[in-house]
Amino acid sequence: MSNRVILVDVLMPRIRKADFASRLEELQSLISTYGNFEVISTYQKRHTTNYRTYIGPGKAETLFKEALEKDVDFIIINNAMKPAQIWNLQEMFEDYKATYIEKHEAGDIDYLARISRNKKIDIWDRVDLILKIFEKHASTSEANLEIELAKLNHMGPRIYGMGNMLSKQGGGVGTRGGGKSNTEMMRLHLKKQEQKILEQLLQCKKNKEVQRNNRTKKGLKTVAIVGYTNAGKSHTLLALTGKEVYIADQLFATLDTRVGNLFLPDLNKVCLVSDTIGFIQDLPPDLINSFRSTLEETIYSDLILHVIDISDEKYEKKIRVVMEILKGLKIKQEIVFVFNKIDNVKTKMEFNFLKKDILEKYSEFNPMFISAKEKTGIDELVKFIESRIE
Ligand SMILES: Nc1nc2c(ncn2[C@@H]2O[C@H](COP(=O)(O)OP(=O)(O)OP(=O)(O)O)[C@@H](O)[C@H]2O)c(=O)[nH]1
Ligand SMILES: [Mg+2]
Repeated sequence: MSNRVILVDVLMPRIRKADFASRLEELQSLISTYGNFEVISTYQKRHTTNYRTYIGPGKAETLFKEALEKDVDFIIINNAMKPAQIWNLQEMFEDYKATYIEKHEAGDIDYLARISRNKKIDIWDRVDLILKIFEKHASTSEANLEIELAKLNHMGPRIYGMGNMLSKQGGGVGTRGGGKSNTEMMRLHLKKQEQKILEQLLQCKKNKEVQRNNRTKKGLKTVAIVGYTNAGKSHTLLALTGKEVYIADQLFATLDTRVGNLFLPDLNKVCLVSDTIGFIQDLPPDLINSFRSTLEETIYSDLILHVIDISDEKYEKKIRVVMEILKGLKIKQEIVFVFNKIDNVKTKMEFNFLKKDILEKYSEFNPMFISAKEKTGIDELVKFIESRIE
């Protein structure tokens, strides 16, 4: 049975009207990437955010009411919230449910039977949703560690909150006063866990450093593929190197770094090409920090291929998102724009129009045009890589 979900997208003042629809589309594709959700209703509205609960109490009550009456399992909010806000909202739901049941107890018995007192609703923000998707796709121990770390950072305070509640419930003599409160114990426990993960990640980092040094010694150059999620990065790696990676019409199909060999005929040598996690708008900085280890292949590469889906109406916005994130990673090496999916542009005329525009606008990034799927434009791309790797 699928999970019933209400989607909420809070629009900040800086968000332009033109982007409203695409925000919802992206949320929908995140939802379907995760799978097993049935969307019951969707709200998108400009709102000022509430310090304690992110969405204001009035709006929250409307959502809770609908959630109870339509037997919803999840409320997913398409914004990055503070962990405490999610916790407070969850608490507010419990209070609302209690009063709601009380209020109706006198009346409609049948109706009440449907709302069990144990009815749970999970409230997720955008970070929770992305992390859940990451969790589904992680295959290496390194990616799993990075997810654990991000989860601790994002969930942590919600878990303290639980400790707090346990302390309150404990109440009686002996549970208070002596020793540490549950909250503090929880906090210490999490701190220790975080330390352990960081140590393991450090080990991964060291191993990679050794690998990198070996490569440099052998004179092996590396090319890193980056881009918005679903742009066709893994397909591009496949077209260049024959390296098979998990490819799907889903967001975040690739989570780890995958590396393939590319033979450069003119130079008669091999270089390495790496594929990595896709970027997305509003990717919270904490999440990027947690994924630094995965992104190192990109950070230390000799050349960067920024793959862009030319058939995506929003490609310019997505270019900006990716460039912003690269800036945050302090990337200094040359970046080439590789416009992919040219086979997917409707007409030849439209393609020529786009190409002319792109060549003018992005000339400093040496735009290339390929179809990774149909393997067109790959030879030119290889030639270009050769000219830079030399
Ligand atoms: N028409 C067309 N579709 C493509 C092309 N390249 C990739 N695709 C499709 O785009 C979708 C995403 O491709 P991937 O290679 O998995 O994209 P990605 O950038 O690695 O995606 P993530 O790892 O999820 O971030 C798949 O459905 C591909 O079939 C192309 O050249 N033409
Ligand atoms: Mg991929």
